[in-house]
Amino acid sequence: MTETRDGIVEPWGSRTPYGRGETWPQRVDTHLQEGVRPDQVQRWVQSAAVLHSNGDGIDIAVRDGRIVGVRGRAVDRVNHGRVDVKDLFGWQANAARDRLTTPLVRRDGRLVESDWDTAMNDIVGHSRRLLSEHGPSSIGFYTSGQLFLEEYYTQGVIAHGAIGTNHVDGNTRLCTATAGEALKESFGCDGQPGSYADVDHADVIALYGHNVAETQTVLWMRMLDRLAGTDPPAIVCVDPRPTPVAARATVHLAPLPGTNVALMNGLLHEILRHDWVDHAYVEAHTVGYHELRKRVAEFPPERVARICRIEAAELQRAAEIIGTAERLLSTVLQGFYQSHQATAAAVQVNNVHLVRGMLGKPGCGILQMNGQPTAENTRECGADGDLAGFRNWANDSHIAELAELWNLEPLQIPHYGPPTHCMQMLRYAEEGTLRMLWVTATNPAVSLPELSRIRRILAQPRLFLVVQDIFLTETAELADVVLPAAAWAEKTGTFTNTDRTVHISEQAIDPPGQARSDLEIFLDYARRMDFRDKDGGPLPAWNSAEEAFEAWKRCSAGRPCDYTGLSYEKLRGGSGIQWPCNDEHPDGTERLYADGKFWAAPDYCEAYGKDLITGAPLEPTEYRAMNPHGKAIIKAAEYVPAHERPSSEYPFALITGRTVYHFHTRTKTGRTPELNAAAPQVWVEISGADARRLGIAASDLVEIRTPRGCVLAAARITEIRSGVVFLPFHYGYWDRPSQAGGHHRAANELTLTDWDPVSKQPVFKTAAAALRRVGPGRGPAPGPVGGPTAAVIEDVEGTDGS
Ligand SMILES: Nc1nc2c(c(=O)[nH]1)N[C@H]1C(S)=C(S)[C@@H](COP(=O)(O)OP(=O)(O)OC[C@H]3O[C@@H](n4cnc5c(=O)[nH]c(N)nc54)[C@H](O)[C@@H]3O)O[C@H]1N2
Ligand SMILES: Nc1nc2c(c(=O)[nH]1)N[C@H]1C(S)=C(S)[C@@H](COP(=O)(O)OP(=O)(O)OC[C@H]3O[C@@H](n4cnc5c(=O)[nH]c(N)nc54)[C@H](O)[C@@H]3O)O[C@H]1N2
Ligand SMILES: [Mo]
Repeated sequence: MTETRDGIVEPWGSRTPYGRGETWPQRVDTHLQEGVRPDQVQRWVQSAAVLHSNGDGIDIAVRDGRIVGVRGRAVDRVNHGRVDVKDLFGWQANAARDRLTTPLVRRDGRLVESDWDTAMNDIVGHSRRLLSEHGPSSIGFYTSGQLFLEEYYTQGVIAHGAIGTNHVDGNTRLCTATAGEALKESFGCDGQPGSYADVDHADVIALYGHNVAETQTVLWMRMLDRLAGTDPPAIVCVDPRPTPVAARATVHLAPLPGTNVALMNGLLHEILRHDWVDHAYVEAHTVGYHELRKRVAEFPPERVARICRIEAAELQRAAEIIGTAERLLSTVLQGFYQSHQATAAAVQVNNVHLVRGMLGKPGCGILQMNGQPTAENTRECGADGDLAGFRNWANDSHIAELAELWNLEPLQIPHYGPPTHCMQMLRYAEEGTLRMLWVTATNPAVSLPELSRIRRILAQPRLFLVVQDIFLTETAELADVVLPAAAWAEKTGTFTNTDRTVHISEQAIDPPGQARSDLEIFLDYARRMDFRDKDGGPLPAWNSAEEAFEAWKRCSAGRPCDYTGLSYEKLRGGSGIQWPCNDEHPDGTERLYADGKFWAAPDYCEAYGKDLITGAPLEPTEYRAMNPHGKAIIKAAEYVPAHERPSSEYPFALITGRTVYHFHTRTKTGRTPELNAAAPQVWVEISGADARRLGIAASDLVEIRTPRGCVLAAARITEIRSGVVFLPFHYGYWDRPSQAGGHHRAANELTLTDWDPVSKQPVFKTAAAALRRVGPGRGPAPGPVGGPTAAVIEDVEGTDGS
């Protein structure tokens, strides 16, 4: 069927029900600019979505050199034609009037329009001086989960190889560092075990801290279609909020934020107590079961219920559903990754699958989710605190392989420790050892925790800040040089979604003004710096996106993320192909670990693992002793309370997150009329009981305060559990009419400088806050005004009746 819907009012569209084991029907979603008829589209250009990690295949409609709409790709294995609401409308941001079209340089304290030679010479001059005076460790790169594979690989080679700095990370640190880390801890290597097709086969789907309905709407459409068909799956939802997922759940557990490990240990306690365990699988394919048994014995349902403030009977019900599932699919996202004890909690989800022997079969999947469209590539290309090809920094033979690929001496590639994580890079900048930071496709002045501190660090005169973006963001305003980039649809490249599906995205239109692709910018920098390999050849050795892809294929050969069987040609016209794709698996690989074999052998694995409480890395010899045969690793974890908990002064647990209509710091969705209008202003979600107690009515202006700062937001009264408040993190200040004397509205004014000791992912979802009614609201109803998102209670009255 074909559907042209009002995506704002109906973000999930109409149902195409299907039964267990059947094929998900196609439904092709289309949206064209008003006044443009389908027959007026001159070209449809193949691409995939970049406003989430789902990797939905879409075609871009082009007319007279402009984008005029999008259409889902019916043949695509991921979306079978469907399009997310942000993608239906978000392409309009490409043509926004305030795109960056020329480089900017800071002169006499102000950013002024310039040209490429001037801007690049500024950067090259600084780089040369810093390299000669302070060495490679004075330069850092902070990149994204939103560039293309070819760009990350190039950036990784420049940073790790040509410059030789260990200070390379991506905003994936804020996003999927825990996903990668949890996979390394359990399976010895990154790499998503499951497939989206597992939704078609599962009889139980468990979602942990994952509001899939708003953040991967097409995947939720697939789940909704199963729910509407015969033999629907049971849904277990673990989220403190009444999300649309919770509304459809068989069991909804709403733990106090920050208690996920206790909850998981409680579930495992019940699974083991009832012996819902596949002992043959555990025996043959895992190590560590006995430690888990000892640990979870300490978490009987009553204790867990007290810690998480949930009903013991509900926990038991959830455990029974999961424990007796025939085919269990689990998904995990930011409610775990950005909460307290992130990796420890995410690893327990892997443990559930290992003890139940549910891996590598249709319907038995783990999706340690990605968030950003290309986060997978940041990780596998080594642009984010990993090394290219999931290589192990602590294994000298892996470093030697990279040195050979790049034709460098092994010592040129820093590997004295893991690549520096972003929060540590900022600390170095604060202390003054990091002197140049090159930020690409991320907006840290809105997205990092404790913004007053971040602004202070980025604005320091001694830090030379380069920002490469498509708009003049809050971060770009602090830069010394701003480089205008070409956006999605303005450049060709590939990227890989959550379930390892690789798509090609072709250039559909020209970039505006002098804007250039990120790849061209990196290569221009490399040539101006005259980077060379050990035989004097240019480094990187390639000049185009396709050449970069071919070079990456060589780097990936023999590693888990093997791309050697892929090519631009093979990806064209197709449905997306899952890695590993090589001679052995020429059509890609749907599920990993089908044979109970893991990439965990000591000589092959990506990491030797860490202590789940302290984050201390295991020595290679310790790993070898623990897991000589490269089995999956069952790792138990103690629960420890969050660092910042509600107190008498700050009585609320503050969590932050997303709405269906906006993407991150809104640089694109805030410039898209339909999406902006659907959620134009910041709001805060409060429970009816808390609102009544504080005399807060719907739409009232509320102050949310933590020791770091203060934000004003309009109240939205929902069925969120009492004692917890939720603030979307999308709203910075670039589009606010008056900033002077205005109040803050970015959630990260409030969050704290703290991270998971294992994955180093910042804690965005566990803080304590105080609330106060400031006055009646000024504007229209706060929060999403269109669609059926979190349940709202409208009839709560404030004390003064406003
Ligand atoms: N519309 C939209 N879609 C997006 C994005 C976007 O910005 N907008 N961004 C993309 C990206 S990069 C990402 S990473 C993903 C994120 O996707 P999600 O992780 O689904 O989104 P969040 O809203 O950050 O968090 C999910 C849920 O975690 C819950 N939560 C908070 N604290 C806890 C806790 O302690 N325990 C548990 N169990 N749950 C908790 C919150 O109530 C929230 O509903 O979305 C991707 N898709
Ligand atoms: N409080 C709180 N904070 C959070 C989160 C949370 O849940 N709560 N979530 C965290 C997560 S999961 C994430 S992923 C981050 C996201 O945080 P950011 O990465 O800071 O958010 P974006 O707005 O996506 O920033 C991407 C930037 O890249 C630009 N851009 C887009 N395409 C291109 C391109 O092709 N080239 C270049 N050079 N630039 C481009 C965009 O204009 C935008 O400025 O936020 C994190 N921060
Ligand atoms: Mo993310």
